Amino acid sequence: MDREQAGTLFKQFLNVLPLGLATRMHIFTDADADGLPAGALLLRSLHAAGYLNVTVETRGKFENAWMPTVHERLRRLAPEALLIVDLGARPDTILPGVATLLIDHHAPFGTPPGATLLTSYGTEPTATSGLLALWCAQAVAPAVAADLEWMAAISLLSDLGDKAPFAELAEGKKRFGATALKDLTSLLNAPRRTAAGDATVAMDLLLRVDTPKQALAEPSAELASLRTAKAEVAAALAIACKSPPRFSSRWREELGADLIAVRIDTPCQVHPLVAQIWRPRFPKAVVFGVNVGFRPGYVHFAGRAPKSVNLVHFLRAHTPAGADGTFGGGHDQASGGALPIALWNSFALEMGWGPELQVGVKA
Ligand SMILES: [Mn+2]
Repeated sequence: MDREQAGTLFKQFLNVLPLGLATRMHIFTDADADGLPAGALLLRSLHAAGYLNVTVETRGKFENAWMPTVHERLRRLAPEALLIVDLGARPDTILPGVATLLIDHHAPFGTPPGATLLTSYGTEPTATSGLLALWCAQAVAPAVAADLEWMAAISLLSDLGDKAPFAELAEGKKRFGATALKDLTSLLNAPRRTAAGDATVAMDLLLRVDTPKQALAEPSAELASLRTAKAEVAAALAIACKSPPRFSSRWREELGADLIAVRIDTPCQVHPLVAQIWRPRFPKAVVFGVNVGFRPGYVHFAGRAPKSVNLVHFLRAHTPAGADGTFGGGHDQASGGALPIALWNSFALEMGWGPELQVGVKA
């Protein structure tokens, strides 16, 4: 998937919408600093291209695009077209009869019947959703896309880091300043990690401003709220980082790596950060942040693996019966899942972790 293919696929999707520019279109996107700029780029370029009935929303805490509660909410908006962005790809229908385009870069489970999947998965280097959205924007509103190219740079910084091998990142840093882009990325990523997990304010900011400098300019209600969110997450992470790592060598032969779990207990989504923080200490092992306090009744975990390990394959091969469709999603070296407590406990035993990873049911 390259720029040209993405643009062509996007235009094809738009061109067959029966109501054309009048189509009521809704964008449902991930709440991180990849999904946010992707959603903002799509909305702003579609508006510029004359599609005036376009709305955008970020997913809430625990939400994905395949939950009945989410479908109900989306249905009330009565969209005639849906863009599902940075939220993975699964074979199940989202809204029956509604033209659907998925824009994504995660390892797909399948494509909903009748939907179009625009994915960079399988292409190296793998473009982020924000970069795919920029390529789509360039195809329908090149002037707006040129002005907002920095949003794709933010998505690259957020998902792939400072060394992401895409010209759009180098270009973005040159035009808009590496520090401003980094600061903004970190602020945009904060709200979805808080206990409330609502990133609406981050999207509002991206819909309002035209440059990173403007986004960081005071006074700003959105910015104040992002700063508060960042402080909440930092405090939760500081506590989580005190938890010790627990080891299992049970799958060493199959995986070529040991499994390390760090158990934490916080309503904040810091388990992926905990895994990332411990990774350099154990570069040859798979490290999981295991959060028993994120969602009542559930254990959420996020793993980071060395290049030699395909964590998606491993987790999909060991998916417990009864797990939901998110288990083993993500990327080959960054995957995880969520399990009800009883299922987690048997999964943790199978992984070879000891009693420290067994979770009691809270009364
Ligand atoms: Mn992403």
